[in-house]
Amino acid sequence: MKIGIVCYPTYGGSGVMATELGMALAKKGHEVHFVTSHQPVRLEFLGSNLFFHEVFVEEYPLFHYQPYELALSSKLVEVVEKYELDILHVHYAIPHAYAAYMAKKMLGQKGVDIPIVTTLHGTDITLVGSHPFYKTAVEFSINNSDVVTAVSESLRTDTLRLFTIYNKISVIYNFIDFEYQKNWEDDDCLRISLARDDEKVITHVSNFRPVKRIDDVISVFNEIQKKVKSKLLMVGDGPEREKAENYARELGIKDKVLFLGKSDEVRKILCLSDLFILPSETESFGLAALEAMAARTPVISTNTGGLPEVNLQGRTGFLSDVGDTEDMIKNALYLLEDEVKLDEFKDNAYEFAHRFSIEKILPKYEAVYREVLFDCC
Ligand code: GMT
Repeated sequence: MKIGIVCYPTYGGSGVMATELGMALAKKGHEVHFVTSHQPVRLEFLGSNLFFHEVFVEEYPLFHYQPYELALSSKLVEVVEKYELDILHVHYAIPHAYAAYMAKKMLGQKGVDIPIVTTLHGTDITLVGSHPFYKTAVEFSINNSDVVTAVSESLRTDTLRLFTIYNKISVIYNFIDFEYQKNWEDDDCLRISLARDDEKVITHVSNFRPVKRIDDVISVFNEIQKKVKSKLLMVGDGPEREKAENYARELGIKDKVLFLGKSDEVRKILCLSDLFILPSETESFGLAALEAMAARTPVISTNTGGLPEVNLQGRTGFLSDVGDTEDMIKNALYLLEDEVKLDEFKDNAYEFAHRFSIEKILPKYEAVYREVLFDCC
């Protein structure tokens, strides 16, 4: 199949998922075309069946905001026609599903019928999409996609609760490519440079937005380090980083909290981690938690959104109510102070992560593509 993929090319989980999906589809022999504002960060190879088309937005003094959707829909029309694509798969509804719908309409006038698959990722529904400024357009885009998928049952339920949806929404979970994961095992682990052998390593990875409740990560670690020799690795960047750095300084633990910034080597960091903390306010899936589990790291998370579908209470980690740092501290120490338990949870996390292996998930997307092509065109 010839598949066009639209996503945010930066460090968010939706962009990571879309990129890895595209690369995996290309490896299976499909022709994949990324249509994005920059080359996606995890896009590692471009070959004879994997292409990247950049969407340019011209600066013009009259524009207060650059009309990205317009440029994207025009580019989609161009790429679909030139490469005779069979299908467009857009990740994150805003504004991608809307731009794809416009492209479909423009192509329709030229006699080209292109099906649109929209994958909902989370904040495009829960935080941003349902805002009155965007709701009508997001609802319209979802209802006018040929197929809609959501990355968890929880997100599907949220979508049906927040919008009036006539379309069916299928759940296809996010996935992990264990082959890629293997590249970073053992020798590549960065432990020597980041933590001593007698220190436990606690990790948090996110885009440091308010929804991630970064202060809770620091508060939980502050209590952990009083009882267990440990380091906290903070991976990523975003608006809450400075506040978090100040908080760690105020608590007098700045030498034990390493802010590593955005990294292309998350797996290299995760492979030396003993515990992962994700205290988010809301999380449709929690790809960061799954990546941690795939690197044998148990997860201390909240029980919000899709997290209970990924992190199993008392098996792969523990889940607490949003903001209940006392419970998170208790659960973290329960694991960190008992080497045998910790090892058991590490094994469980790794084993359960295999339920989300790319080998299990990729065929589900291929089936969706085949179904929509058969139905639609
Ligand atoms: O809001 C973010 O954290 C970014 C967003 C994205 O665009 O990647 O993340 C959402 O999609 C991820 C991939 O499907 C999910 O793993 C995240 O849970 C989801 N974030 C939220 O729901 C807050």
